[in-house]
Amino acid sequence: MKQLADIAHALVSPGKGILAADESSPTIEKRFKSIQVPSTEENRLAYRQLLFSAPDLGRHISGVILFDETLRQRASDGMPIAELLLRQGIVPGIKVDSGAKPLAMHAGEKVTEGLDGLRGRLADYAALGAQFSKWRAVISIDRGIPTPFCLEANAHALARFAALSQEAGLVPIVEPEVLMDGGHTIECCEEVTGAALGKVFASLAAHRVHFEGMLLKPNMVVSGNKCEAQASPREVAEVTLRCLKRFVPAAVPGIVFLSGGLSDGDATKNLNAMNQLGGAPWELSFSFGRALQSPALKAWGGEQENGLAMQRALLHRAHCNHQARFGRYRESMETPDATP
Ligand code: 5MM
Repeated sequence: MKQLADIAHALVSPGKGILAADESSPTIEKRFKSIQVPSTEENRLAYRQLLFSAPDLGRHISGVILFDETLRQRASDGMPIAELLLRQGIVPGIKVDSGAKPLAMHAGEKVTEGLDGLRGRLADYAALGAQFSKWRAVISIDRGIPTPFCLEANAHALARFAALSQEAGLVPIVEPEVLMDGGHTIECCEEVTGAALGKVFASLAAHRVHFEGMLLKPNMVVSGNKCEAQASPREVAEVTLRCLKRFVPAAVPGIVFLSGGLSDGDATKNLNAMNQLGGAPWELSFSFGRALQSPALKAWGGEQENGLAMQRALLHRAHCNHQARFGRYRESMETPDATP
């Protein structure tokens, strides 16, 4: 168990956070479509290899979450991708769920699948060099949902995943994502996030998950994206921390927020505001996908010759979020020249 706690602490070491690059095939296809690039295996490898080899990426990025395909790939010089990351001082991790699927008899709700055969897959991933794993549950807010049953079903799956991961020596990142889609208020998001976290931690405890050897990847508590009253970063920070303090044990070493469709700037500002407030018993860090990658994806545009511009864009976002880890981010840092 000590080894699990050491990895978890390394992933949230001061100033650092996680790059989520675990887009499944349909998601990466959607991202590539936005820049008119076909989602071939060759293009996916070219893009991700450029991301992971950005000079000194390990200064601000502690871990990278990979998709199954990527963990099995080799860089153009033949080096396994996991080794490329380790040489950057970055811990390789793996997404192990097989996606959120419609929950039977519960219109509009989903449950994440992937438990069948998970013990064997975790052993394979550990042999391939993964040191941590991730499972994402998706919870929607709408009229009459989420139901307590949906929260329960997802909490149970998250806890089974977490226990199996720890048994295999991998640090589980437990991700219950309350989506920001909809016209709901920040108060409604707080209530649903609290209900989801309450069930997740009760289930984790029942499954004997070792809190010191896991990380939580929640949504920030925000207004729905169609809500007229959009909360400020300060308000998001206060409400998010209030909610987390009620439901997340202090034994968990760190909270690594997802960005969930927030703009890259808003995700950074919210994280910064939380770290400015202080007083949290956990490291407050990031595990962003879109909020780290979006500018890099645009700068790349599918052209190898744009590799340097793309890496610069990624390093710039990593630097801004590094500053936000200490509550030192300023909007003036948004000029790309501000990256040291
Ligand atoms: C990078 O996206 C991840 C994979 O999503 P799919 O399984 O739907 O393809 C996702 O789990 C991601 O790790 C988190 O949602 C965080 O990413 P964002 O973009 O929300 O920060």
